[in-house]
Parts: sequence; structure tokens; C-alpha cells
Amino acid sequence: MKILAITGGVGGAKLALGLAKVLSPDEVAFAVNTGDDFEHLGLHISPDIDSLTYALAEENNAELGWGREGETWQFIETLESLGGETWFRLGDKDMALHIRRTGLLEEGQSLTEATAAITNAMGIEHEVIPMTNDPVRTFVHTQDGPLAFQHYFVRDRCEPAVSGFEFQGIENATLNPRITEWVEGADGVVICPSNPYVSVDPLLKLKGFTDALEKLPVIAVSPIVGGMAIKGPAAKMMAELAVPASAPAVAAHYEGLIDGFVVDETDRNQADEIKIPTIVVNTIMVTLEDRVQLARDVLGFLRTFRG
Ligand code: FO1
Repeated sequence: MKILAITGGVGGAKLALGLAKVLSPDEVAFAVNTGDDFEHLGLHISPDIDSLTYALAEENNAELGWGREGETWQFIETLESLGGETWFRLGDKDMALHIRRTGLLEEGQSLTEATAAITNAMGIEHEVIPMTNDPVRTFVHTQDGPLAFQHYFVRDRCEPAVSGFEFQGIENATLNPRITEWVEGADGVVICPSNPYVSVDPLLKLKGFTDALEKLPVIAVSPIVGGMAIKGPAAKMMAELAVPASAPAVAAHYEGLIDGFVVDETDRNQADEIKIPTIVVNTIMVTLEDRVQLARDVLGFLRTFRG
């Protein structure tokens, strides 16, 4: 079975690892959000690509939810002592990746080529495909005006109430041709449990992406369990957007695009509110086995849609 997995950062990356354990590099590729990218300290930083990369390399920092495990912080602490900007925490090993990517981009490589150079160097065989090679920057609309995503998410700790989102550059951004090519021969698409508004919507808003998915079965896994996001501000955003923070509300967000939905056991009693075929399984991924089991459940569900 050949599928495209769509993912953002932390939550989605967990299922991505499960899928990578179950499917070979010619059976699954990962399309990842780049709307969180930003220029910082002269570096091009791609947080969701990095979360996915570290997850696939099984080197992600589990307690932080981002960055690399076994990290040290000499650089950022020294930068602090020199009066530099340190609200965005960059670990010593993580810094090497940002410097390597920035160097490759400055040599004229595309974000896709730079990402491939890094994933290859880290022994990752599966393809990590940035949603576009063009600049797209997510802004969050708040009562005090638009906020660049990392300022909202990290500097302001997701405290400002959101009223909407904007993906600057999305109109002129070209969907990564590798995604179009991969989808050509695919049997289905899995939307991993990432934030629908800021991690998945940027991909869906790229010209041509939803058309490319038209003829394929698309399954989404709810990132909301029991009215809460496992990680991140999705539930808070939904409340601020006057949308119920519930699995059915996420299914409704993807209405028209998805053919099937996956909800956690916790939300079994809400499954019948969802108009499209829905399965109820454990979606809370603590162990590697949880990740693999969810991947198997999702793939089994996807197979029921193959005409
Ligand atoms: N998130 C934080 O909450 N605090 C940080 O200091 C931080 C640093 C950081 C460095 C590199 C990186 O790739 C991600 C980092 N993140 C940090 C997470 C990042 O903001 C989020 O992963 C995404 O942008 C949202 O998914």
C-alpha cells in the first residue's frame, strides 16, 4: 500500500514514526508543514520539519516535545550572557542542524534538497517533503493584531486569544512537485493528529493540493481527545474560535476532504455524531508500540476504502 502522510509537529510526528515502522520508504512519504518556519539569529528554522526529522530518527526530545534528545545548552546560555535573543531555545546539537540547513539554502539548494541532505545524513530512509519550497509564514490574528507564529507559540506562550490565521505567501507558493508525484501513484492519504488550523490547513490551502487528493481516500486522526489537545494550543484555539473542542468538530473542519475519521476510545460516545465512517481506537501514543498499533489501525481502516 502506498500512502502520503500529512503532518505538522509533535502530535503528527508520533504517528509518522509508527507509519515509518510499518511501511517502507517506497510505501510512505511525509508531507510536512513549513508555515512555522522563520528566520532567527540569521538561521532559517523549520520547526515542523525538525520535529518530524528527529521523530523519524528516534532522536526527539520526548520531555520537551521539540528539539533533540540528550541536548546541552552551552550555546544559548552563552548567548544569554552576551545579551542575545534567547526566547527561542536552541540546543547545541539542534544548532548544528539549523546551521547546516541555512548553509545549504545559502548555497542555492531548495528546502527539499536541504531537508534530504539532512535526513540522509541522519540515516532516515523515508522521504520528508516540505509542503513547498517557497516561503509561507503563518500569522495568528489576535486582538492586538497579527503575530508571527513563533512569537505567538513560543515567545507569548500561546496566551493571546486567536481570532483567525493567515498564511502569508500561500497564494504564490507552489505545491512541492514531489508531493504531486507521490500522490499520483498512491492508494491513500493519512492526516496525522496535528493542529488542524496551523499545521494541516497550510498544506490544504496550497493551490492544487486538495485537487490532487480528490480521487484518493483520505483518513484523518483526531488531535483532540476528551476535549483536549494532547499537546499544543489546538483546543484553546477552538474555544477562542467558538468551535467546540471536540473530535466531531475536527471532523467537521475537514468536511468534504476526508472519507474517514479516527477517534480515541475516550470519545467513543461521540463517534455517532460524525457523519462519515469513523473508527474508535487508542490514539494516545506513549510508547513506540502505541505508534505502530495506531499506524496499523489507520492503514487497516484505509484499506476498507479502496474501490
Ligand atoms: N517550542 C517552545 O515552546 N519553546 C522553545 O524554546 C522552542 C524552541 C525550538 C527550537 C527548535 C525547534 O525546531 C522547535 C522549537 N520549539 C520550541 C517548538 C516549535 O515552536 C514548535 O514545534 C512548532 O513551531 C509548533 O509545532
